[in-house]
Amino acid sequence: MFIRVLSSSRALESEVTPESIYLSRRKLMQGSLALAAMMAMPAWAGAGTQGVYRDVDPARAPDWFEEKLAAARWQAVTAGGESITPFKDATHYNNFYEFGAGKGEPAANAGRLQIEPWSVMIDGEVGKPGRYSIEDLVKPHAFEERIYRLRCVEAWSMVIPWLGFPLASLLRQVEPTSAAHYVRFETLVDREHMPGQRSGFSLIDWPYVEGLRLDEAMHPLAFMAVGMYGRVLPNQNGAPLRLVVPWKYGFKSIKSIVRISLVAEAPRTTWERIAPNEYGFFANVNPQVDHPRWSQATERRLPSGLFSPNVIDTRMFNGYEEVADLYAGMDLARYY
Ligand SMILES: Nc1nc2c(c(=O)[nH]1)N[C@H]1C(S)=C(S)[C@@H](COP(=O)(O)O)O[C@H]1N2
Ligand SMILES: [Mo]
Repeated sequence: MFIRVLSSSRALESEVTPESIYLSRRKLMQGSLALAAMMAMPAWAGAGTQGVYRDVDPARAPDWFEEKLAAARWQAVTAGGESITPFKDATHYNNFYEFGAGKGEPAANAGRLQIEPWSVMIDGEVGKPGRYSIEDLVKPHAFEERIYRLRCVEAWSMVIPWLGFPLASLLRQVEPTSAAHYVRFETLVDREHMPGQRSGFSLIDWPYVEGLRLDEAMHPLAFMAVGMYGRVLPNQNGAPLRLVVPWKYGFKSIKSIVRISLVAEAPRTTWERIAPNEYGFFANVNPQVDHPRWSQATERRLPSGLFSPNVIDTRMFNGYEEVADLYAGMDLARYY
């Protein structure tokens, strides 16, 4: 996210998304769009426990992941035939400020993050609070694949095949009480392995915090991802457990979750705290409500070249119109 504390002048598009790193790839893509699409295409036939996507290293995964993968339901939700973003782009153009503010820093720095063992504290207004190991948290849920568009507030987007289970299933597992109205999520704090948390320049007051209204969290599209592209999540994409809320700007999809709290009041979320006039609690993708410093009417679908940008129209709720009922009667320009 690009926060300009001192100036409110309009950002150049190149400032919204630095694209220089795509220049080298651009040539390749121009000549071989079809080939690139093919490489990212799943080889569904014979989708066994490994190597579902041709160009993707299946990687070593923890047992709790491997055990579930065999019975995963592939393509439970698709993105209407839109091309899946190449794995290389989805794993080397990231926002994960814990590892640095540059798009390449998560890929460069996240490798040392220790994700085994991992546990998640579940607390607040729940019948079954406690510290859950990732094994116990995942055990009751069947894996499915959801191919979702991911629309960053910075006006770029990707199409990513996630693996995981509905957030609603996890919430039912821990039994929210009638006093629970919001869900608050927290990312790991680990100054030793997360260099971004050591930086004196970061505006973020760690841990990274996100939240949803309970009815949003219970919507069938809200998803807990533990994998992508048929394999375990790479660390830079939020291993071992992250949220994916496809109708909201990407910053809501909090990574490497260590705490989930059911609460009565709306939590104060990270970007809202930093710049409340730019990043709201709801953050629903909305082409009609511009960011104060740039338009949200269009987006660059990655990979996209600087001189031949792949610009497409942004859709209301990122194309997931079925969530509209959640916001009936709300002024979405006010509750952005
Ligand atoms: N903990 C944490 N979660 C985060 C972020 C972050 O900096 N820290 N960045 C968010 C933003 S702005 C986006 S666009 C998505 C990017 O997810 P991806 O790198 O897997 O594409 O992660 C979101 N989740
Ligand atoms: Mo983002």
